[in-house]
Amino acid sequence: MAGKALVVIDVQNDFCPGGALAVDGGDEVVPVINRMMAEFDHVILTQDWHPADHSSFASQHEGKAPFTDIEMDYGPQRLWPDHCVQGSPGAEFHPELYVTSAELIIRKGFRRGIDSYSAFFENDHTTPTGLTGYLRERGIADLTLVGLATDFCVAFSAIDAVKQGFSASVALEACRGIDMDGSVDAMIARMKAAGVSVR
Ligand code: VGL
Ligand code: ZN
Repeated sequence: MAGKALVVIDVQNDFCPGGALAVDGGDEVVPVINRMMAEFDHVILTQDWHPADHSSFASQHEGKAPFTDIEMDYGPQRLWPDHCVQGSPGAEFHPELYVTSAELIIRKGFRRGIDSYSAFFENDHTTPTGLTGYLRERGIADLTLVGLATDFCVAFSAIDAVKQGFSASVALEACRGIDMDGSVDAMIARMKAAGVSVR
């Protein structure tokens, strides 16, 4: 048996209090996740990893404010404050996250013209990150997802995991959300409808 994997989504300084795109209580997930790691056969981390001129940054769009939406050629895209810039302190993992046991760190959002919420596909929903191939080749089929943010990268990753044929559950006590206009509840409903076990 190839066992079960804990997929830790974007537990990076910029998503923690004091960071550029801070999620309320984002740092609170760190001790919970560190404890959970011991229960899994494999730990995989994701890292949001944007070039400084990334097209998801409001600063790249004249007259556009963060947290508004634009239309990209691949569909709607929310604009964010500059965050998780490659090589910056904000892009580093939270200093207390136990990264040593991770077998894979998958970086995403590194192409200027396209964002990537999901650990599996960029926001065009077709460009793969390589995670599906990695998991299949290693025979890992049972995933638990945790991290930041519940309503964006965790949710899109979990939904894509099921679409790719993996079993996916989300442990909410180890997640925190951005939560704009009820987006956490909306994405929990979408995850459940997609076949994700949310607990
Ligand atoms: C995320 C917005 C922009 C996330 C990443 O990790 O949920 N959200 N980039
Ligand atoms: Zn991002």
